[in-house]
Amino acid sequence: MSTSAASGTTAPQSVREVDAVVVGAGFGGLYMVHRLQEMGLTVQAYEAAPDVGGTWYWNHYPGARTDCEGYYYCYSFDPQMLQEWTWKERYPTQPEMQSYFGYVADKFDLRRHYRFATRVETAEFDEASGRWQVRTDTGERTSATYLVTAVGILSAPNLPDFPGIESFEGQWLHTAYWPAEGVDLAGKRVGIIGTGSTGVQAIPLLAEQAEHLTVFQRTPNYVIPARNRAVSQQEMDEIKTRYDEVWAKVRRHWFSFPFENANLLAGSTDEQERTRVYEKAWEYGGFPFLFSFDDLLFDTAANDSAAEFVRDKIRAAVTDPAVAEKLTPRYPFGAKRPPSGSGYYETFNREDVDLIDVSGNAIAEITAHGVRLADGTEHEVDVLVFATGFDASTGALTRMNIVGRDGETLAGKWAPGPRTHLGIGTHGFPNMFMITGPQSPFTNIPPCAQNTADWIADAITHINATGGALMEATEQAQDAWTEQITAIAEQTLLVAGKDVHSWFTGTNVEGKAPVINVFFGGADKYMDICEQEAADGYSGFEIHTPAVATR
Ligand code: NA7
Repeated sequence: MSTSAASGTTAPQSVREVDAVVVGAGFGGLYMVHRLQEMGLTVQAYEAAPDVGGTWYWNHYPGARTDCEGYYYCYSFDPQMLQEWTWKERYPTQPEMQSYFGYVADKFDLRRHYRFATRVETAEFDEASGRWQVRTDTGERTSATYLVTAVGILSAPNLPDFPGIESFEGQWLHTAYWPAEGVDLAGKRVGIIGTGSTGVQAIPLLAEQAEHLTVFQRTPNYVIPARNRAVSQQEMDEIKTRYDEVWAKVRRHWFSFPFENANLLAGSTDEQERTRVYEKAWEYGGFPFLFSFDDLLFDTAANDSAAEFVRDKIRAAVTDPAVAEKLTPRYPFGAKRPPSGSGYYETFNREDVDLIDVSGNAIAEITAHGVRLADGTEHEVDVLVFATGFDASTGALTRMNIVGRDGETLAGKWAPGPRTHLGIGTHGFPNMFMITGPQSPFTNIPPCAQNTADWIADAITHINATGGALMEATEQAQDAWTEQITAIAEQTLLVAGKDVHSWFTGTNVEGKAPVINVFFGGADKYMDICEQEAADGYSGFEIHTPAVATR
């Protein structure tokens, strides 16, 4: 079906008319394209990378792998696919993720809808035709009824504006743009700025590869051991027998993991039993530690007990007490997304690794030969790695020039912080739908992205069925959602301590509005709300008829 004919637009020859433009070839984009093609719509999809994979295409840095286990960090929509695909490691590496995306794209013949190595430069809503006019950096122009962005939460790299970077005579790289062929670090003095999830994965491997590693840390993290290992065929066969149960649990979980609630509060558990529970989760590794008790993210005393347990582990792992002290976080556990690591703390026992605390002695400039701190000390390096994270949630959207009704830019509208309804639509931008948009939950991403793409597919079907043309979040709905997500977040410890730089609140990027960017009410509740919204006839959206649409 092509709605372009219905709109009666006559476009210049060079403009391709389609039903939908989809931006991105990660989890959200690929599945959206699959759904739209199944619905018989014409789709033009764009991806800045040369191939599918989204964030997993770009992140080639040493140690890049998921923090979620493979068997639930994947699509669930196709039972055959679940039986065919076998995960090799508990936490798949970047190459394993890349192969998975290639397998999915081949299986559903999705690449034919994409232009790769093509970046959307402008997407402008044309009020006269009620269509999105999209232009790419290759000069391609497409006109579409629907614009679906699936550009990722953590995809727009953040490179702090350190003075002097242009004078650096060595090689510098951001982890998100690590060359696929790797970087030869043998015999090199390497510096790394950043100890978030990326730094935590990269640091042990950089230490092994380089002659010397200097780690510049501003805020320490609570690093949980990942306990990565190979997945045996027997284990995978067993998982394949219970995928229905896995996805049912995922649907009920706050962060879309196939875990049950602990049904236990740290606050009402004695210390001995609490320690036993923490030890067990610590030995198991990964995210379950975060869910050892149901009150860790809500109750300060409960949170303190988990935080103190991890602090003890840091002191036990790091031989030099002064170094251990620098590595020990003081803010609430979870207020920054806790990374999973492999040998992270032990790396700081190496003779060839230095930890430089830049919290009270900031990086003042990059010099020709290294990094100079505010107190004038200089650390010489041959290679400088920026593991400085992302302009998360909004960055990939606001860096694209998206222009809605009345010439309003998305970047301008969201300068004081994003306002959306459900993280899917925003007022003034009709027929633009976002997958993993700002103000949606941050969870185990694939199930949530898949769920939102399904919701969007249903909404498009609804628009067509009602004879409408344009669907647009109402101002009231987006204001109410913004108020709601802020109120919910403030009931948790996830945003505790506003001085903690965190991409949850935009405070990791200098100059960015400090607002809540994430729905922390639980992915399960979020999906309920989205389902209810659809059942209520999309009450937070206005559906314009074609006459109004072309006013
Ligand atoms: P993060 O978690 O945002 O970490 C970025 C790191 O870079 C963090 O340690 C920052 O310190 C540090 N940083 C940023 N700017 C500076 C400056 N100006 N000076 C010193 N240090 C700085 O990004 P990641 O890539 O590690 O992980 C992002 C997500 O990807 C993660 O949440 C997972 O979901 C996967 P700070 O803590 O701000 O003091």
